[in-house]
Amino acid sequence: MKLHGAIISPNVRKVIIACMVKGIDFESNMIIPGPVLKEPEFLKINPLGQIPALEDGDLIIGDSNVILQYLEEKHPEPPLLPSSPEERAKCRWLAEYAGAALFPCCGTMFREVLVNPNYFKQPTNQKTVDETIKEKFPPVLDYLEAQTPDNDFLFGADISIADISIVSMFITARYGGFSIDANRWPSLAAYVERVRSHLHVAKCVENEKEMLKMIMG
Ligand SMILES: N[C@@H](CCC(=O)N[C@@H](CS)C(=O)NCC(=O)O)C(=O)O
Repeated sequence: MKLHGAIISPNVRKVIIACMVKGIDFESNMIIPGPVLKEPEFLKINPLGQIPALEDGDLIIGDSNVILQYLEEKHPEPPLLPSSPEERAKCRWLAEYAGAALFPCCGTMFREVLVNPNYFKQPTNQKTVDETIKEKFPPVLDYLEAQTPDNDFLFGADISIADISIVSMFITARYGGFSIDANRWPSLAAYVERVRSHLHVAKCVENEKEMLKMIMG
């Protein structure tokens, strides 16, 4: 199985953590987002020109949530979805929400504060950063604050695709200097720290240090 994408990308990280939890071996094709994703060779793998993409034998698919679903069906143990249909639906919804609402905020912080000035040698757009922190993040964090439990993970003692999807976005935001204000969003801030300290999440973050250094230059 080959996973295309940079380890430090939030949507790629979701797949890596899921593979680690399930003990799935994979080969990594470390592609950094940029013009290379729009070249014909990569568009043959994912015509959307995005990472992650997964190749498993003749199967080639994109989209982190689709990939996670495939891994769950192909390698059901340990499960990354809860057991009841209602909870499974909610779990998929929260993973979708993380991609649709949280990813744009977290990705902006990462790109503007870390990647642009350090890697691409372009100035940070401070207006975009301020707007993201003051206007874009708060309603998303309010919603997540109301979803997060006081203990364990979203669906009990075991980590799920929703937990992985949410924490992966916040790991990326932290690289961009963003941390959750624990006075305003106490439950969410504590929950994210709990998920970050999960064995495989912590290991994944540890494995990113080299690449982070490379980006910092
Ligand atoms: N819905 C997709 C989003 C994938 C995505 O936006 N990936 C980013 C990197 S984290 C990317 O490839 N960006 C480059 C681009 O969109 O041109 C998923 O969950 O995999």
